[in-house]
Amino acid sequence: MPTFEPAGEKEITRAIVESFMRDFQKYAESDVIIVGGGPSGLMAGKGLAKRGVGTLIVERNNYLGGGFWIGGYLMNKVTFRAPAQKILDELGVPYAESSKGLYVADGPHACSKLIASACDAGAKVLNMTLIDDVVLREKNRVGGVVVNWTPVSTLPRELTCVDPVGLEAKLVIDATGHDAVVVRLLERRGLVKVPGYGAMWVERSEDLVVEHTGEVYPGLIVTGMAVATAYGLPRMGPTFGAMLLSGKRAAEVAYEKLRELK
Ligand code: 48F
Repeated sequence: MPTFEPAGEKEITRAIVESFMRDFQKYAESDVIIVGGGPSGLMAGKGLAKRGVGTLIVERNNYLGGGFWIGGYLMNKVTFRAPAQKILDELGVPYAESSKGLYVADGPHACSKLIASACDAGAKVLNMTLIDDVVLREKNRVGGVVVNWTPVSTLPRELTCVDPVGLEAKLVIDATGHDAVVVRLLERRGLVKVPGYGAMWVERSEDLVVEHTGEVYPGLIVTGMAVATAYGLPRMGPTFGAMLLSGKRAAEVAYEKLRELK
């Protein structure tokens, strides 16, 4: 039988508070903030962190992964069209070929491997945290995000006079899926027009989403289904290859932009 070290409640509490606060001091300023920890955000986080970029993923839920745990219709199988299976090879996710060039994998396996690989690469995560505004700088360039604890947003207004806090970044990536939350915040301020995503057409959507992944507004890169919403592209349903390749591309674009900013 193991004998545990005699650390008690107060030591455990201090360990959590000290470690969280040390990280939060750093979070106040990152190279890149990724809003949303679904498949595209995680891929972007992995790609940036492995290049040594200070990367923070902000996620409103307790858990990361977004829609990647489950495929269509509450069935936990996720599909990928070639060439996206190469990313599954990199992540070490097993899959089977369902028809020519169409692959199927277990959602929980694929999702947990991707989360682990983003964390292993060095991406930091701030979960249970909701973005509710952007920081704007000279010429209205995006310079960060405004966040609050997610539970604050679920309390009645009269109980929640809780001011949010700002986090600064050289670049922000909107990876919030169909809602395109950051792009919509800019629309609310009259800075962009958002057409919203179109009807389902997977064979068009996947290529277009990857192609349009990039800087949508000064300081803001868009990835994943947020790209479809930002540019009025068709939706794609329960297939994830474009999410992985769009996230990968977002990291490449962000890395190039950071070099230009130096
Ligand atoms: O929705 P989500 O998985 O976005 P994605 O990476 O992938 C889309 C696919 O899952 C699927 C599809 C194509 O395969 O159609 O839908 O584009 O992940 C978005 C993440 O952003 C978080 C949300 O909880 C989810 O984990 N998120 C959304 N709004 C906010 C947010 C917000 N205001 N603040 C923080 N996180």
